[in-house]
Amino acid sequence: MTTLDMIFSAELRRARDLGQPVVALESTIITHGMPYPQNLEVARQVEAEVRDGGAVPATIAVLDGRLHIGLDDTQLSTLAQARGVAKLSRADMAACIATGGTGATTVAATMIAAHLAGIEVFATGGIGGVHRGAEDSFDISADLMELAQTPVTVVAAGAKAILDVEKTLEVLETQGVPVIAYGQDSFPAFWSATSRLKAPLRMDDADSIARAHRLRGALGVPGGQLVANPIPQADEIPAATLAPIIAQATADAAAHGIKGKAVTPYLLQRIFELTQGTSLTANIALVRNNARLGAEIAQVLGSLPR
Ligand code: PSU
Ligand code: MN
Repeated sequence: MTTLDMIFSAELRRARDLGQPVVALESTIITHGMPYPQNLEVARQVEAEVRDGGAVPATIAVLDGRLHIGLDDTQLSTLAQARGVAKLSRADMAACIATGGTGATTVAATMIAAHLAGIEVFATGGIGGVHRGAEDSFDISADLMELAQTPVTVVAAGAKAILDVEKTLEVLETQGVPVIAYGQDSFPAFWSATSRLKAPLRMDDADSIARAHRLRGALGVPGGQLVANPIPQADEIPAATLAPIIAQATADAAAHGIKGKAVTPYLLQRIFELTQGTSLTANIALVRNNARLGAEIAQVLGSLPR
């Protein structure tokens, strides 16, 4: 029989023994979302935010064929510098484990692993969504369908303007995923705190988000929730500044024939270059902000009866 080994870090084992609140973190943002060494610094800062918020961080990845829940600093540092790491989603996580590979988990794969490990909240930067031109390419992230079936609340800063944000919201609605803007009506646009689109739902406190999470389960509705947490205003980049850069990056991707899994990492890297790195500063601020809210939600969940 083939069994799945989940390797919990020492910090996570202790957290589980003590019943402490835990926040899952993805690893694709480290390997495919930001350049080294900023990626490692950010990974450490995000973990620190979760700890400061009174919860325990669980960064998730597949290392040499084993599913890790929580990475120690050596593993985090090795992963941040590794080359040729696979980008894992629902389709390929099992294959990576079966073949002894190393892979970083996307939002979809992190949700699957978090749920297996009994973790209900996960904080990241942005989710994958419906790409511009999806009517031709059919490029729709598996993250959206994962939100519809795996009961994990995902805190993200909305969806990037590299995506077709309107179509992304439509697919989430079709899939029955609650999209909750935190503390405002507008659906946040990643580097910008607001967009011209209204979020379907709004909540102003972690309490309501945690209770809604549990009540979905009680209703027998599968799936999780998307919490769209706006970037702090001091750190935002106006949408108008970014629009031409995104257009350029998207055109470059098309000109180079970038397809499938390579699209999102290519666009992120290209926008980083075109903004001389300022997109990254905003990206870091919003991920840390999401980690803080994730910790708050995890604390409330920990205080609710199961
Ligand atoms: N959006 C970001 N940064 C990221 C990603 C998305 O702002 O690093 C990563 C996440 O891991 C997400 C994945 O799950 O890209 C989506 O990839 P795709 O579009 O290929 O589904
Ligand atoms: Mn895709």
